[in-house]
Amino acid sequence: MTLYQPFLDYAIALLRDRLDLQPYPIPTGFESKSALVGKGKHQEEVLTTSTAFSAPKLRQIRAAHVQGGKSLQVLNFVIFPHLNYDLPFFGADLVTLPGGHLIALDMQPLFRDNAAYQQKYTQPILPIFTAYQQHLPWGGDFPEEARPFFSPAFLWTRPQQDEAVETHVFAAFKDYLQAYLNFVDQAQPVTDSHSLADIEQAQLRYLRYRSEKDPARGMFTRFYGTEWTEEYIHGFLFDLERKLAAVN
Ligand code: DBV
Repeated sequence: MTLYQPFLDYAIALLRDRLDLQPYPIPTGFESKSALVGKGKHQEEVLTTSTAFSAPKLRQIRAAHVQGGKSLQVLNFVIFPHLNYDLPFFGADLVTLPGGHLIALDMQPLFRDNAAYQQKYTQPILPIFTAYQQHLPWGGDFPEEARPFFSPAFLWTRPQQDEAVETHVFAAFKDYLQAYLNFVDQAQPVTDSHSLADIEQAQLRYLRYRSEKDPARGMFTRFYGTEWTEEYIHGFLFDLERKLAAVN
């Protein structure tokens, strides 16, 4: 069992329980990919597996799970709502590298500085955020340009111990995901054309930022090469532009 497998198992079980999940296509060759990395007794298999679903209000629910031994574990899990909902993205980036753990967990807002939006989608999360702050303190250094894409309830932390990940981070992940599904339950479709245009712009802004700045690009390129990596990023991980191009 690897560090983030229980997170993924929990998420899928909860989603199945609460949503009408449908399969979401994963491009051929991207469901599972492995490479041998390192030399001699340091050689490790690095396996990346993908999981994806859709649901009535959610365009894409997807996970990328990287397993490369004790000092390389990643679960990147994102939910992209359909473009006729003002729902935030659910974003989890759970990363274990030789230097330690790096945890990012948030309901990433479409409209960061809109007071009504914050009232609707951040206020209810603040008590959860605050409850975990004492065990999971602010992780420090953080790219300034990424700030617009995170809410005031952004849990950003770099725990030293595996145990903190297995206990506090796992508990926070469960609480955030449950709270997100409560938002999904309540969400009503947006029909006003101005609001719909704003949502599409905000989704594209987020998606372009993430696909351009994907912090995993270097790692994937080293393991699997440029061609595979770029196709994985644009054709699966952050696929909205491709999907929009396909219908227009
Ligand atoms: N990050 C991804 C995907 C990953 C992934 C799809 C499947 O978006 C992994 C893999 N994140 C990953 C790895 C690292 C990070 C770091 C491997 C370490 C990179 C390294 O140190 O070499 C949140 N993730 C990070 C960082 C942040 C995030 C802020 C530190 C990056 C830095 O310091 O430059 N989540 C990430 C992020 C956004 C988000 C940037 C922006 C909206 O939602």
